[in-house]
Amino acid sequence: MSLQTLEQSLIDGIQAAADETELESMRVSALGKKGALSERMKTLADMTPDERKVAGAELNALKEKLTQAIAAKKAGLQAKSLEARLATEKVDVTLPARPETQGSIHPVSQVWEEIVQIWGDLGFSVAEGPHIENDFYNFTALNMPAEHPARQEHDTFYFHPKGDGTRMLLRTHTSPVQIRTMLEQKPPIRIIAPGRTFRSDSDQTHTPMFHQIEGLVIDEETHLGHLKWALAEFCKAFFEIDDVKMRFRASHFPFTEPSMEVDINCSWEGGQVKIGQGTSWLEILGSGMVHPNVIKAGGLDPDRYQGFAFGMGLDRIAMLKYGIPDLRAFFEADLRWLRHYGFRALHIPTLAGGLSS
Ligand code: 2U9
Repeated sequence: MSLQTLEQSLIDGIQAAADETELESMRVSALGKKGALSERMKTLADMTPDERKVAGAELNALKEKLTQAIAAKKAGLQAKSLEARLATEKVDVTLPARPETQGSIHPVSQVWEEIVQIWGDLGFSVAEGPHIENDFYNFTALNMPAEHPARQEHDTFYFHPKGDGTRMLLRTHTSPVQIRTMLEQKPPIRIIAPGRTFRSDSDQTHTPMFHQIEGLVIDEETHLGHLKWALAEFCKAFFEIDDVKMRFRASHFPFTEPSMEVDINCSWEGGQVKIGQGTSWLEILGSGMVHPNVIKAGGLDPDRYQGFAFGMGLDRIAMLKYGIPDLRAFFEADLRWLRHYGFRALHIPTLAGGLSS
């Protein structure tokens, strides 16, 4: 048999292999110790040195060709069998767990819904926006131009730069939602923006993903008195108490002027925090009158429109209200923890029916 005929028959055999077992026996019969190629190699011994040089090179070239053909066929067969497995072993991850476990509402979802109810009752609607933001909505429009020192405090997660050199980022606060709303809606604006936020920070009191609720009012005659009244109403409703003392401490945020941090009174008697009792203070949120630069960035005339804004950490106030000691447990999906701190699935918090009862 000529070398070409042998090559053709071996290549045909490799191509015809229906599975990896057939391919392996083809490999053995072609390249194995007693295979076709080894048999041909033996004939080299009887050749003159010149003949051997030529025939040896041809046999080596054929060996190389066969090895490559086998490798390519093997990769093709493996891909095919993976496809077949994937088609038959599909798992529907949306199916409920078996045996079915008793689920409960996570404290973050509960508190989120409670806060939406309270502000909804005060005439606020819910606004949402993307988690992946650009530099303008997350920083520049909030009176934090490039190189502003406050940007460093945000421990931002950035994506790889795009072709034009700009980088997208994971929003570090929900504030871009309010900028988007200002650019899309006409005043009066009354919104809250609950949602996930992201900062590269992880310790006992910080997780890389956390939740915020921010609020924004923009109108023609909005003033600090409106802010104080609205936040006092919110605190009483949220902590389910008739009276709460509040302390507004001067603070600084780039996006509000003046800015105030808000404390409420509490007692630590018996090692447990009780809101609305006692003479200690607990910080629960930040607030202020929206900075004129931010009103401008939102496409509005700061000589005509003013407003107030506030922001709070949802996870933190869930811990405060429900006496949950460890923040990190929030994100561990531990069913025992969820059974202890979770809420009944069919109890929707309403002001009329009770927020947490
Ligand atoms: C626009 C204008 C103003 C949002 C505000 C705060 C004060 C604040 C922190 C509280 C706890 C964030 O999670 S936290 O660490 N936030 O103190 N946030 S005023 O002000 C805005 C937002 C958007 C257009």
